[in-house]
Amino acid sequence: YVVEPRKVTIVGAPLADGQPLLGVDRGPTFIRKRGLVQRLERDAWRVEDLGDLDFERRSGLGRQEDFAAGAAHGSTKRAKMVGHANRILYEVTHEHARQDKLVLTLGGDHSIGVGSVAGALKGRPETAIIWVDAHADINSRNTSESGHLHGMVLSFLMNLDNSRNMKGFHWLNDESIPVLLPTRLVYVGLRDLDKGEKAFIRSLGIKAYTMHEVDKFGIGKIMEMVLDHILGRTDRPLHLSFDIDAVDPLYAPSTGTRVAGGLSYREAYYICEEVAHSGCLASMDLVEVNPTLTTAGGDERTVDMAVGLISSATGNSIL
Ligand code: B3U
Ligand code: MN
Ligand code: MN
Repeated sequence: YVVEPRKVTIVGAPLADGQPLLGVDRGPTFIRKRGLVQRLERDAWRVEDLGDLDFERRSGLGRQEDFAAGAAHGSTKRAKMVGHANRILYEVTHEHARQDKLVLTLGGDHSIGVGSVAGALKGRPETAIIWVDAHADINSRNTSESGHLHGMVLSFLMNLDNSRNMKGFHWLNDESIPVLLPTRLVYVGLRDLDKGEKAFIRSLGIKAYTMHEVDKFGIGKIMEMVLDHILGRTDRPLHLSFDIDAVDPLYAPSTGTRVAGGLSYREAYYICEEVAHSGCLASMDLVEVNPTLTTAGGDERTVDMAVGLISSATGNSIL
């Protein structure tokens, strides 16, 4: 599978409403400031940067005071806002996927994956997803213990527990948006799952390479198994959804839900290098970069990691 030779569309998705901490909405700004566009151009990409989408921006730092109250659907927080923002993102990502471009979405919290993946699936229905994350993000409104939408992304894409009937998300009930099949998803880096999430993964038979398997097999073998599982001998478009919290907090501390015991610096890069090597990358998210959270030194490390991972996934090789 090949996207139109070396054309990439960058879209900023400055959304913080899928979780309680402000600052993650500034992720795209920080990532651009550390030279993303220049890096891609240096690697011979023709870059079209659409800037940040306009999602009725909230600004400031710290915890969102009115988080629990804001247009919730039952215990799910900010459903209307998150659904609305994702609809906008979906339309844009679909339009560019349809034109055969590589679509790069900069978060924002991971709830933006609803729109970016829905757009990818509509534009390229054969798309398979590699979800790199400490978390499984597959809660439904029934299983979520937090009510945070960044932990529920895959339940919308797979329509688990009728998620698509949630306030704000009705637009997903459109036959031209394929429902994500369990066989088209593979996880890497998991280490913090809720009870209901484990049940979904087991009952749906989703392939999951947790940190346990990364330890057991090594990242080289893991990526062989990942690509074999979702590609086999076929060439289909790949969507890489990379949550920076998959990386060990030693290397990527500026993120909202840090979990110890994550991917090493090289393991994270290796995943991206292998995705590039497959030649099938068609769309990518880089999410949960919140440079406002950490003390001295933290910002740059995490943001530089984000830029570096994107650069590797889009084909910048060491030699
Ligand atoms: N599984 C928990 C925690 C979580 C998910 N994603 C992040 N944290 N970043 C939840 O809230 O659903
Ligand atoms: Mn995530
Ligand atoms: Mn996560």
